[in-house]
Amino acid sequence: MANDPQPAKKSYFFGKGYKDLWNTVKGAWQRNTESIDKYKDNIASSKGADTNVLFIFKWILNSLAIIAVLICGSAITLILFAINIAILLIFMTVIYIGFTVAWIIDRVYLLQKKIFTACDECKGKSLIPVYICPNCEEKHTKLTPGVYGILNRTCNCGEKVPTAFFNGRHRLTAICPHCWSEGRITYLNSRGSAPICIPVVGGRSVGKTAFITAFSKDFIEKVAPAKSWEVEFYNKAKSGMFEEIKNDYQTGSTRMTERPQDINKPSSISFSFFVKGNEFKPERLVHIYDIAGEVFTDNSENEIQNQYGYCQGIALIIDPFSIPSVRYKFESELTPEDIAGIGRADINGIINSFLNKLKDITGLTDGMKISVPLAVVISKADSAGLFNELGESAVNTFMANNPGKYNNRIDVQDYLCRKFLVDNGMENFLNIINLKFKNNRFFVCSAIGHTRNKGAYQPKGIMEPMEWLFRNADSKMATSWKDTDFTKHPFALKSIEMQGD
Ligand SMILES: Nc1nc2c(ncn2[C@@H]2O[C@H](COP(=O)(O)OP(=O)(O)O)[C@@H](O)[C@H]2O)c(=O)[nH]1
Ligand SMILES: [Mg+2]
Ligand SMILES: [Zn+2]
Ligand SMILES: [Zn+2]
Repeated sequence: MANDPQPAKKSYFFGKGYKDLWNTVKGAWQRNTESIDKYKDNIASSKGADTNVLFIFKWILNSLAIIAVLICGSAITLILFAINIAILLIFMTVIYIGFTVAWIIDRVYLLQKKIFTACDECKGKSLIPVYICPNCEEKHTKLTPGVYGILNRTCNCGEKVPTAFFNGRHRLTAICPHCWSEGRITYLNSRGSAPICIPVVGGRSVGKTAFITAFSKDFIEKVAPAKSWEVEFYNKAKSGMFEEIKNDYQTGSTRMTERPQDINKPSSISFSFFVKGNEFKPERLVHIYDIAGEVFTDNSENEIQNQYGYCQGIALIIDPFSIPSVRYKFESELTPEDIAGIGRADINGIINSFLNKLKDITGLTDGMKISVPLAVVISKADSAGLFNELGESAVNTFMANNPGKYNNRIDVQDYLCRKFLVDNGMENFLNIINLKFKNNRFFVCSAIGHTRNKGAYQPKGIMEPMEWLFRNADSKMATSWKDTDFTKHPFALKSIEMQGD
């Protein structure tokens, strides 16, 4: 607990108290030696000056006095020392218990409410970021209850700063400790929120940015208002991003996800916003991560993608037309723009490189399953009428032909997607997903709803995977976001037979 030297005044009983104790003891001894010296002087001045009898008398008298000082003085010093140290130890113990209790309450609160900070630059996670003194801007690296104070500490500048969550610490300006240790200042505006982190991953041009664009716009402008949730952007940069998102949504385009050449810039970019509502205490901070596909597949990220270690859900987007047999079957029905936009990266290659990344970051071993929910989303289903095979009408047909087999539409869709992949030679991919991800579900979507640049987005099937991920990520989301009927036992899906229906 708080052992690093901090730019603050230590509690009296842990710092100056001991100096004072030492001074008291030293002072008492000094007085004793002074008295002894005085008696010695008496003897010395008597020698030669007084008669022999008087000298012997004074010698005895002063020697007795010296012995008395040695005995009584030591005793008094010892008693003084004992009382002093007892008082110090009592207060020290009381304060120690005090800050330990406060420290535990603070920690338990943070962990129980799932409060932490996720830096949008370096992707580093921290429970207690570096807090900045509002008066002198000094950086407090371990602002927790401790020897510098239980509920507050006094900064070297004299400013009182809170040391615990329940005392308002989260309202101080905070910076990322990881960035700071590398000499950068990244402000964290998390304000004691509970983050919901969802990376959207996949190869190049599979439709990740389109997916995020459709989700963000519809979530912020449709889903949240319908549920009386208030949305606030994390910072100015993110609110600027939303302007771009709205513009792309309006025109039906997608931005090229920047692949920064500057190695100091992050390779994955989060779109981050708070969700506030009566049920969310503390407020939620949604981070949706977009990454340039080629960086993702080549493992050439500038920063370690630590969010894979603490995220609560992952959306893996796959472009069905990157599967050779699908492309072969449907190419004649695709528009030139759609053909130009096909993601070329091999899906098996992508999942393998993703698993290697997860291994590096989370220390996952070969036999281990990943417990983070994975939504596999087949994108661009508007193209070549893929929705006819996987969309609403296909679900209706399936349910009519197989009464009682599944009791909700989303399970049927999951089944149809898996079957589609197996039928198109992707069994290996499906096996890897089932083997590695304990909780996985398949979805189909079209983010733009049509070929790009042909009018505003008309998203289909975007919200279901995100709703599923959010509900898995957050127990309050699970109870207040209920637009889709998901099966209560997602694990049952693993037993879906792939042959014959
Ligand atoms: N028809 C259709 N094309 C899409 C859709 N989403 C993405 N695309 C196409 O795929 C290309 C790449 O999309 P983008 O979101 O930038 O992919 P990213 O590289 O994964 O971020 C776009 O230029 C579009 O041509 C969709 O929902 N429907
Ligand atoms: Mg992109
Ligand atoms: Zn200060
Ligand atoms: Zn950082």
